[in-house]
Amino acid sequence: MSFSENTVIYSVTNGNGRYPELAAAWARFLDRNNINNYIIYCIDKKSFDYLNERGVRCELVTKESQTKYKPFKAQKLKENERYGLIASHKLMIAKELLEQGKNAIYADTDAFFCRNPLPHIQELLETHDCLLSTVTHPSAYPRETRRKKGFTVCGGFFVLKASPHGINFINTMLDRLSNYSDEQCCINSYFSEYMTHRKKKGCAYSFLAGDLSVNLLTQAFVRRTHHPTTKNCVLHVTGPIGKSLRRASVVYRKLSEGPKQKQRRRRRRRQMQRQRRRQRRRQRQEEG
Ligand SMILES: [Mn+2]
Repeated sequence: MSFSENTVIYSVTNGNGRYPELAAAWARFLDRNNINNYIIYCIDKKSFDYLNERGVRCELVTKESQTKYKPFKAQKLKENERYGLIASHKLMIAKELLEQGKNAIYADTDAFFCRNPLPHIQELLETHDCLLSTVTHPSAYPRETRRKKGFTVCGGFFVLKASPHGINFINTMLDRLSNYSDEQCCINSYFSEYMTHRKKKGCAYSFLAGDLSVNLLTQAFVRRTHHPTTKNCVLHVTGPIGKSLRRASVVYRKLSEGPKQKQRRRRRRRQMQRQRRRQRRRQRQEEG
């Protein structure tokens, strides 16, 4: 079987607010790259109906499988109503996929695929069990980890190999989840003792966490930012859903434009800059 047949890219959504809309936008990026091995897991009927009606590849997480994992549900999950149970479901579903022998690539619905990540991931999984994205901006949380390591591990994009080590790791995470306010705190506290400090922006390196071989992905590969840039493979935007949706459409448009449109956009931007400069000059002359 080929790597992509053995691998699932997935996200998780609920029907709160504009989450289903964001999930549909997320899927559009994958379609654009002709990636077929993805699925959106819906944790309620509302989000499932929304996506299903629009022909987006999705699956409803059944009540049985939700109750099956009740013991793992984080009792102390932050009472963030919007995000709700997405945090625990991303880990539960990873476990199910790994146990089916599938490598799991998890991405938040605000982590958009500008390019096909599979070739790079396939290469890294030859020597690693776990690939983690990082947060390097000054408000990265948990704060203790950022202070000690210079960055934090992000719960919004990770890859797990269908290896015994990968399965062990996800079981450990699910066992511990109830001790933490969310999955990002849980993951960071687990890796904290194994990671070394890196101040450099790219902060890509490999390390062993017990038996688990881990690679930290570069910010060039998975970028955590509020800039709607198209340079990275995965763009994980920050901020509220409305803003994420706007950034998604800007980036999507940029990715889809031809050379002529690009030229026109650049020309227009330069014109605007000139105009603004002229305005400022005039202002200064009037003042002085
Ligand atoms: Mn996110």
